[in-house]
This record gives sequence, structure tokens and C-alpha cells, in this order.
Amino acid sequence: SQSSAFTYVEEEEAFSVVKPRSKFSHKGDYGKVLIMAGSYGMMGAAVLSGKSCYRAGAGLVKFHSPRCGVQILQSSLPEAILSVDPEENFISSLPDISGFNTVAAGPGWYEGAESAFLLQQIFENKNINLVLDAGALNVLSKNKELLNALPQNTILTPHPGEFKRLAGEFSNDYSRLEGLRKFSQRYKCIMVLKGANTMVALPDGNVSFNSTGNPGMATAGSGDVLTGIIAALLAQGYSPAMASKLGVYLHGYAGDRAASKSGTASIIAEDIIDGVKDFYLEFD
Ligand code: NPW
Ligand code: AMP
Ligand code: MG
Repeated sequence: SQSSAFTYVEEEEAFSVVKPRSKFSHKGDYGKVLIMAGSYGMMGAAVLSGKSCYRAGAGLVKFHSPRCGVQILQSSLPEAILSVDPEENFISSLPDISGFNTVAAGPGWYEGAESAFLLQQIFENKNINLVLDAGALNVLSKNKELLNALPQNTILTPHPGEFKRLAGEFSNDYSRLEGLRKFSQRYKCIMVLKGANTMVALPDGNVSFNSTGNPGMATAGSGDVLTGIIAALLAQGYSPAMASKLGVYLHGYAGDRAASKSGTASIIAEDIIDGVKDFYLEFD
């Protein structure tokens, strides 16, 4: 029925799906993520998504970085490896992505014509898990024909401003929710509309609302952290639908832990990354 299409993701469901780590596992069991993020002046977005990706359990994170980002990334996150783009200030090319099961693209992106070509090349890889955020979404909005080439179950994580660019304006919250559902069904992608009670719309028409998080998470870089978390879950073998719902729950949970330590107004994106540790502590 229409009403059963809407559910809340709460602790019982989220905690029940978290996978334990086998004693005999190695880093290769937890997936390799390629993060294509950052441009001159916005390398912080790449740092935040990479750090949160490791904190959320990915086995290996590789950045593809413009030249200007090399020192920043290597000193902010020595755990990550790098591939370096020929361009100084933005990402202009796709590195060899064989061996990666997950690609996250868009935080801190330069939004020029080169980036549309980049997305087109990424979309040719149909067997990869893909999360698109921020600049990658705006590039899609400027080149709407690319939406028809989205690999199935690609995860898009717009905030309301980015969703407006993608899908236009809606007169009220209900019509926007219906617009989100239709978008997901039409392009067979997973739509994560961020905000208080973030909505996750699946191509089958189901929508879930998140139950965690707080207004302290309305701070720069918060969304970049979510991108890294969802990518980490994809890399660890969660389905795109589960990685989206659990990722949003975990991100909000981490933000709530941060708020319990420092007061809501003081939260910065790094604190949300720290809160991810508290989530996993529940499982050891
Ligand atoms: P207004 O005017 O606020 O009402 P943009 P961005 C509108 C990178 N970052 N939530 C809003 O309207 C990102 O990764 C880098 C949010 C305004 O018109 C991106 O690549 C950082 N916005 C890039 O910066 C840290 C809402 O949308 C517009 C809204 C730009 O991302 C920061 C704002 O969105 C950042 O993450 C809502 N509920 N409703 C770094 N340290 O490197 C309406 N809007 O223009 O896409 O800007 O989100 O800051
Ligand atoms: P972005 O605008 O891309 O940095 O994303 C902001 C992130 O913070 C999203 O994950 C939102 O769900 C979260 N967020 C923003 N405002 C709130 C709020 N008032 N309550 C809960 N979460 C929020
Ligand atoms: Mg954002």
C-alpha cells in the first residue's frame, strides 16, 4: 500500500545490520574506495570525506587529487594513497579504477565543462558502487542528459539546494517528497535528501526517514563526511540501499555523540568523524 512505502530507520534496524569483523580478516576484505574530491581552496572537502571513509571502516582509501592537493592530503591523512591529476587546481581525468569497488565523487569539485566529461567516463563503469555529492550533483544539474547514463543504484546525496537544481522547485514538503520518489524511480538511483530527518528514496518507491542527528550538524563539511561514510559501507559490501540508510543513521548518530561532548553549536565536521568511533564501540 501507499502508506507502507514510508518507514523510519531506528536503532533496532540499524544496529541489527552492522557486520562483525572476522578475526582472520585483512584490509582487502573491507573494500577499496576511490575518492575524487577537492579543488584549489576546497581540499578540505576531500580530507573530510577520506577521513570519515576510514573511520567508517573502509580497508583502503585512494584519492585522485589535483596537484595542489598533494601535500594537503598526504599530511592530513597519511593513511590514504594518492593518484595525481595532471591539472594543478582541479580534477580533469579519471585514473585507473580497476581494483576499486566503490567511487565517491563530487565534494569540493570544480564545476566546469571538464567535470561533465569526467562524470561521463565514470558512468561507463557499470560494475562499481557510486556515490555522487555536491559538485558532481551540480554538474549533473547543468548537464541533465547525463542523468540517463547513471549506473543503476548510484547514490545521490543532495541537500535541498542541490536537489532544487536537479529537480526544480516544489510548492511544499509533500510535493517535494513525491518529486524525490519520482526522481529515484525514473533514473533508478537512490536519492538521499539531506536535512533534519534525511529521506532516502529507493527506485522501488520506498522511502525511509532517518531518526538520528541534530541541528549542530548544520555546519560546513558535514555532508562531505556523510559521503565518506556511505562510500565506506558500500566498500564493505552493504547493498546501496543499506549503505544509504545505515550511512545516514550512522552519520546522525555520530553527530549526536559529538553533541553530547561539546554542545550543539560548537560541533565541527571533524567532531562528527570522531563520533563514528563511538558508533562502532557499540559492537566490540
Ligand atoms: P541559502 O541561501 O543558504 O538559503 P551550495 P555548499 C541552498 C564544498 N565544501 N542546506 C542555499 O540557500 C562542497 O563539497 C567544502 C543547504 C544556497 O543557495 C561543495 O563542493 C568545504 N543549502 C561546495 O563546497 C566545506 C541549502 O543551497 C545553496 C538548503 C559548495 O557546497 C564546505 C548552498 O549550497 C563545503 O562542504 C539547505 N537545507 N536549502 C571545505 N572545507 O573544503 C537551500 N540551500 O551552493 O551547493 O554550497 O553546500 O556550501
Ligand atoms: P551539506 O549541506 O552537504 O554539508 O550536508 C549537511 C549534512 O548535515 C547533511 O547530512 C544533513 O542531514 C545534516 N544536517 C544539516 N542540518 C541538519 C539538522 N537541522 N538536523 C539534522 N541534520 C542536519
Ligand atoms: Mg555538501
